[in-house]
Amino acid sequence: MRRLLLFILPILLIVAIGFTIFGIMQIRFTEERLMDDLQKKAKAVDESIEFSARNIFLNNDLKSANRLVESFQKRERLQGCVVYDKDGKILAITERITDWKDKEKAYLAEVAAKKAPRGALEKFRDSSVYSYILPVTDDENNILGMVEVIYDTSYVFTTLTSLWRRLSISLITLLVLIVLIMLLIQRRIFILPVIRLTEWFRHFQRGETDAFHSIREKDELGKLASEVEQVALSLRVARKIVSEKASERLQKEELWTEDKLRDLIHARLGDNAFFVVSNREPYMHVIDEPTGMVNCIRPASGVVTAMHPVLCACGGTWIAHGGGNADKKFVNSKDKLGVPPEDNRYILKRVWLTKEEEDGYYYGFANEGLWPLSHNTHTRPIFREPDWQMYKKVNQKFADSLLEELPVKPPLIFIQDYHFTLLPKMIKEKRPDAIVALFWHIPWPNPENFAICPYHKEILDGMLGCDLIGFHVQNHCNNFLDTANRLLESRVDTERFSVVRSGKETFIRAFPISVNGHISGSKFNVEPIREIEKLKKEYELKDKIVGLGVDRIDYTKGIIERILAIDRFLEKYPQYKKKFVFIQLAAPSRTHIKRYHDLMGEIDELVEKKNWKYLDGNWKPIIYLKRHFSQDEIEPFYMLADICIVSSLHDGMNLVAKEYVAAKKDLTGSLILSQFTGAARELTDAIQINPYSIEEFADAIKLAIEMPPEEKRKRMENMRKVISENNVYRWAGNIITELAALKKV
Ligand code: ADQ
Repeated sequence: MRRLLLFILPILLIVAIGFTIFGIMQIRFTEERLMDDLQKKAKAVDESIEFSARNIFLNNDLKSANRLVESFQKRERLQGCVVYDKDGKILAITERITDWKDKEKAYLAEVAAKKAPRGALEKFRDSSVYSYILPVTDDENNILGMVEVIYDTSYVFTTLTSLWRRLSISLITLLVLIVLIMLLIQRRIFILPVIRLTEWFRHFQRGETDAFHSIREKDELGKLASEVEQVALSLRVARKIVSEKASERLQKEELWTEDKLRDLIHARLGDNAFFVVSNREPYMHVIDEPTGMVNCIRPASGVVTAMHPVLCACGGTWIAHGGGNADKKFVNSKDKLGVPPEDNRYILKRVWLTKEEEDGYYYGFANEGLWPLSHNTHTRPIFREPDWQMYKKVNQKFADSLLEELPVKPPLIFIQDYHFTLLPKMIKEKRPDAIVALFWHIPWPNPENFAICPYHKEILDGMLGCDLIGFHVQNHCNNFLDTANRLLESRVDTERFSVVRSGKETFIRAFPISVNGHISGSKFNVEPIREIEKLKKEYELKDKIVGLGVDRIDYTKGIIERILAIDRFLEKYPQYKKKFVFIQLAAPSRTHIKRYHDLMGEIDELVEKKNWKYLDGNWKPIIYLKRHFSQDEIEPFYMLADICIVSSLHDGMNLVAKEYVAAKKDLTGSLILSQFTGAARELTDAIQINPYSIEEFADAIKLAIEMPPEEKRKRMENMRKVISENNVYRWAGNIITELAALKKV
């Protein structure tokens, strides 16, 4: 638009200036013509009455003088006539201009002296009049008197004003016409071809790589179109080669790595684009209040931890809520950016939510309703109708945002978690060819519990829009099949492990999620190391047994039970006082929900109370670090910890347990792991506990400390083997392989 203005404005300006000059000249000319006309008329009138005036003066006939001036009274436009004697004294005046008497008339003496007529504009009342004064002389050219004719000039100004008006209207019409014509020309020769090229490029982006562009022009635009076409061709060829090479390599490699996953995606998906949808975004731009600087952080979220390496391996687009307070500053015109920021491997598209939407959909329905419903922690789920309406609205918003990105070829859409149960059906309604999978990262409850949700039918119906639904463990799959069987009109096929509803089949499978399997301390930044060194000095950690907990502050993670168990452990085994320190890294989470807010207060109070109870010199049993830590910052803690405690009351998987094992390259350390986590099924060499049994929990801490180093080594080795084999690349690879087998991707 600005460019268009730059183009049109000068033309408009030139036309307007030209037209105004022409208008001014036209007005001048008309004004001169009218005044000339007036003068001629006045002169003619004056001359026509000269004879009668002479008689009046010669005979001193005042009666006739009055008759003469009164004859002007009825004339239209004429203002009047005045008869003067030779000294300029008024002898007779037309009645309607009697106040002309009061006007100062210096010119009378001049006319009498020069005996020459005079015509000029004069001020009268509030306007101007034209006065033509004629000296009347006798035969010897002696002045007898003077006759003045006064003309109203207002019609001259009325004529000029209406001329101005007509000229202005013509100018405006002309300008509008010019703008319209320019717009038409510009659309025809510039915009239409660009639209055609953009449309073709969009099709190319969406996967129609074989179409030819329709720009036939040989001009600059035509050249641009052929250049773009060449890039498209190279891309098409490159993709094919990558996909063939990937298939070859895939058959050779055994262990799952980032490269193997990338090969699998290229081999199986080829041109089919890959999309991930989640609530939490992998990168958040947040303003640091004290400094005003913007930080780019990786949120504390299991979903992010797991999905990020997958996207780094295979590229694609990740659509998520832009929740950071500086997020809008870092996206392009389509709300997208390349991430990781330092090495763009995939695209993040941010979806914006209003405060009301976030309150209803995220805090309300998802986290006060579905989260406690799915976790066996005796926290009462709350379902409010307005939250449900907002949840539906936000699911639709994400569906719209995703649909506008989808290519023509069937895309693979991988939805994360309980925030988007309605999304699969919404997508399938518009794009039945899309391959849709949903991974449920938390436990799935039994049918009796799930039926508590007043909207259970819509949720199940929405989820069954998927081709595949994944859970961490088989038990959650079984619960889901039972739920679908009991609560929805559907057929459960126990042979194929699928649910069939209205002729559409959805496969249910267990895919235990994991971490990338090779966390290493070698690439640590200097800052985190410095921080941990400071802690070591401050709390003399070098000669202490260090326990570690790393959690989002959530009631499902069993943080309270953990503190109680540490208390009991020190009570029961006082020989460990001043020898054992427990570091808890805790990221505040969902703090707008009362239950979470209260929990934070409860933990603060309990830590304070227990530390006070045991405080001895510089030693306190619990170091509570309540903030968000980057992965770089957490890893040195894992390396330092002799024991890692994961005491979730219920957890879909729990990645902290796996991260700890992956970080323990030196095979030291023990993992205490709640039996109610998904991870407990795989990490059978961990010391498993029931976190509700504080006594057993306290004994497990003692066992972890006192376990012979060789036993610890063996257990850690076994667990590391499990994790390196079943890493997150395998998790994603298995899901894609399963989809490929089911849907012939
Ligand atoms: P969460 O309950 O969020 O997710 P969890 O498995 O406990 O996930 O992982 C939490 C992640 O956040 C870990 O990567 C951890 O390092 C990180 N983290 C924890 N505390 C942090 C802190 N203070 N600062 C920064 N980062 C921190 C859900 C389910 C889990 C499931 C995951 C993945 O509830 O059961 O394992 O998804 O599917």
